[in-house]
Amino acid sequence: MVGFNPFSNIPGVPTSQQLIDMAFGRASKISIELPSNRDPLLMAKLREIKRIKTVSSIISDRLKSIVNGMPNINSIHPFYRDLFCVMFDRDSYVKSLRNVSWASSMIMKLSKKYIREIRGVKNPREAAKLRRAFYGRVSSIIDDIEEDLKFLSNLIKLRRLPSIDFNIPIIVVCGAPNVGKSSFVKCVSTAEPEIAEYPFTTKNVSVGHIMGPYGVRAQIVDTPGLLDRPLNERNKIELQAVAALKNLKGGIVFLIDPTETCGYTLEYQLNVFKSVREFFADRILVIGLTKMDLASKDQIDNAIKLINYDKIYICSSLNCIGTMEIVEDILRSIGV
Ligand SMILES: Nc1nc2c(ncn2[C@@H]2O[C@H](COP(=O)(O)OP(=O)(O)OP(=O)(O)O)[C@@H](O)[C@H]2O)c(=O)[nH]1
Ligand SMILES: [Mg+2]
Repeated sequence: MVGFNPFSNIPGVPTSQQLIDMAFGRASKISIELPSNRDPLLMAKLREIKRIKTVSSIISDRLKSIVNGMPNINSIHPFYRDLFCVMFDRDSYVKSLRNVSWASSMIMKLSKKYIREIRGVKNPREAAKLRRAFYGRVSSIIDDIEEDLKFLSNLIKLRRLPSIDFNIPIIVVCGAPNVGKSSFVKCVSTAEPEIAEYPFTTKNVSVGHIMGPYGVRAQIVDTPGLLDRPLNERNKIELQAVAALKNLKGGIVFLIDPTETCGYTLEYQLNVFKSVREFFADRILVIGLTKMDLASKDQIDNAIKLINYDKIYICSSLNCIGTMEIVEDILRSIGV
């Protein structure tokens, strides 16, 4: 199921110092295999040319593969674009890629120029001097893109974003902390859910897949730390992270724990519910009254009365009782 996240395979990015050390280190080990009686000037030219070619191709190829391995921010799905923009500055991304690409072609261009000049020198010392001059130019170009490389190296965090296929229905599971969201995902998933990360939450997001006869029928994602408290308590960046969830089209399961063993009162959970209902106003939403194995009849009746909603199921994410019925209801309602 990996591969839907456009950042899942982005390349690791070295620091400018690592890049320099790697290329210059390799070039310093170069030897020219020719009979020792050959012309020393020719030997020197060949050695310096080979060093330049080694440095330029190592650095230029690495930079090119970094640029080519990063997705075009304009063509990725808005869900991933929104998440990217919560975590990073979009203009800096575009600018960094442009600078790195410039550095790559500049180094190739310079290598051709210096190789041409070395071919025309009259003594070995001049050849070495030109090669050193080339190294100096390369170092200063790499210095120029130091910040860009640093910026791009931080993108590695994006590899762990959830992998979502937008051609398949998505069910989002919400509810206060500890109500059983991850357990619910596990209950209804055919295989072990994948564990992913989401910006500004310290908890893992689990992504499950519900298989049908023709492959994946639906995806189910939980949202720990996102839709688990009223939205008016959120700061701007958190709201942006929550807003990205709007791109997950499909149905919503909202879990309420009537036993309050999750650590949140029913009243608090209802406030979260109202907030989520408003946020996903146009979506199919089904409530799962969970922990039925623990709940008393009074707790259940009281919760149903207070919630006052037309689609409430009673379930347990511990025993996986009543969980699939909720999913089936949602899939039916969204026409799958
Ligand atoms: N008795 C009982 N315990 C449950 C039920 N569902 C979940 N739990 C327990 O409640 C605890 C929290 O469950 P999780 O599935 O991690 O809850 P969550 O909503 O994903 O929690 P966060 O990710 O922290 O928001 C775990 O110890 C579960 O075993 C249930 O239906 N009955
Ligand atoms: Mg969880």
